[in-house]
Amino acid sequence: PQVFSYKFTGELWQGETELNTGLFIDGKFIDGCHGTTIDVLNPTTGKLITKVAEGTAQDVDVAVKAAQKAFDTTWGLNASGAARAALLRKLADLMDFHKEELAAIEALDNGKWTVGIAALKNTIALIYKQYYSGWADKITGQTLETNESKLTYTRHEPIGVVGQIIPWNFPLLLMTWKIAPALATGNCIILKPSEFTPLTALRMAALIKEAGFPDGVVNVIPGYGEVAGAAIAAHLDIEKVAFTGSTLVGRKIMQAASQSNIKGVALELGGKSPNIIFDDADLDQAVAAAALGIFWNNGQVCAAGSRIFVQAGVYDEFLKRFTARAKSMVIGDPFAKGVDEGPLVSKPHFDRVMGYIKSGIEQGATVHYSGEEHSGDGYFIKPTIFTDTTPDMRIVQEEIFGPVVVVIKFTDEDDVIRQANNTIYGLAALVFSQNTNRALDTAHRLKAGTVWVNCAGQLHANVPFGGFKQSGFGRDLGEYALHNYTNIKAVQVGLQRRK
Ligand code: TXE
Repeated sequence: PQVFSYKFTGELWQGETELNTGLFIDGKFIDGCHGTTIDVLNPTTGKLITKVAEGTAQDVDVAVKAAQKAFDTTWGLNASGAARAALLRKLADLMDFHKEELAAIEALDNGKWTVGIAALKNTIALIYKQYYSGWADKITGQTLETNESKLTYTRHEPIGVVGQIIPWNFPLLLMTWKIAPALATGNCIILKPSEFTPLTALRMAALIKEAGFPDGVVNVIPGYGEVAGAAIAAHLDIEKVAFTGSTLVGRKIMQAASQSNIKGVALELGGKSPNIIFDDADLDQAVAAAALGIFWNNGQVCAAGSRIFVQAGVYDEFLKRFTARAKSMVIGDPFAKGVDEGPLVSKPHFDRVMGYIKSGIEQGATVHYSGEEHSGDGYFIKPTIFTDTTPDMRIVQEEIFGPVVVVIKFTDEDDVIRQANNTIYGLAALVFSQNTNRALDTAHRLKAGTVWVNCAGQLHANVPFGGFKQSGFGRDLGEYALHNYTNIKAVQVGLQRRK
């Protein structure tokens, strides 16, 4: 395997990184069985950054064997909760120490605004330091009352070897969300990062080793979805697969799970989240939150507030202020000072988002602002606002996953809730109103796994995140995420009663 060295010279961060580009299996970086590689491109320039080893079905198999061995010897029921907690804390310390470097690798690979990712560093550290490391020695079952001649209790046991397949929009954050609860509960992991953004996962693999996790507990296999991803979903000795990505691929994963070994599945899929702004909203707050809701990370966010419904009384004023905000956003090199947003992640994704903009125009919507790409070699698109849409348009129904939003005027409250719920998705929703009854009544009537009321995009280690409807099932974060990674065993003991 190769070692990749890079010197960052941007305005926001100068420093160096060195990372191994092999597959991380059984505590070692190795070449893939087939010796093939994946080109990793810089979305800011379109140029090659490096190549990483490509994992195939055979490599997944090797990793599963290593993970099973670790589960049976050094991990699973063989490592105490306190020992697991200590390792998670050590990993958090290392992440904290290398946070700028991790953020910079992420920006290089994904185009993410460096300052934005730096803001996530606290969340990442918290997840390990205070949250999931805190749970690791508190995974307990219940004692159940049945009758006096029986002792009955449950144990929450680790599942064994679990697969985790993650996308490219938040490579580091989502890796953290997935591995932390799985490790806290004692599972061994086969993690496949996206073929578009494998670099932070490889750097993390080295930190996991440095932290002292036993070999085979975490295995990182960069690879293509239809190859390594499909092999994970269909593997007979992987007992659970957790996936974040498109609904299309989520369907394939469920199919593979059902046709192989009935493995458990947790899916966090797409969204088309409504943002409802009532005429009694604090408009400054609503405008700022709406912009954050759709333009943060270039709209490459599963919970992006991509359909903004504004009540007639404040529609014109909202649109004026919101458009001014979109126009003021600075797009460019994510390492340059003063830049709000970098490029989209890849050329195929850029083409996909531009295709949606074209479809909106063809189906008769009005481009209120921009609809354009931004100059440069990379995959830049300017914020885009559509008005005059109809409910059946593709830009109103489908997840675009870019800085593209529709703004829709409404008058009637029941009607807006019906429209808000009128997609196949149910991941998140936003509501802005100063009237508590109205805000909470709306929040309760929306079919979504998260509702942000008078705020946007808040994520917290303690708070579960996941979807209704075709946005998936199972939850990341919070105590709920632990449920993805334990089997419940009931033990019933017959007792001899003393006469
Ligand atoms: O996602 P994919 P893509 C949505 C978003 C985006 C669209 C397409 O709308 O525009 O999906 O993005 C792996 N078996 N989201 O194509 O394909 C793949 O290698 C097993 C929403 O990049 O779902 C990667 O690791 N795995 C979303 C992961 O699945 C397979 C985040 C996600 O890729 C596979 C990303 C297969 N057959 C995209 N095919 C969110 N919920 O945040 C692919 N993969």
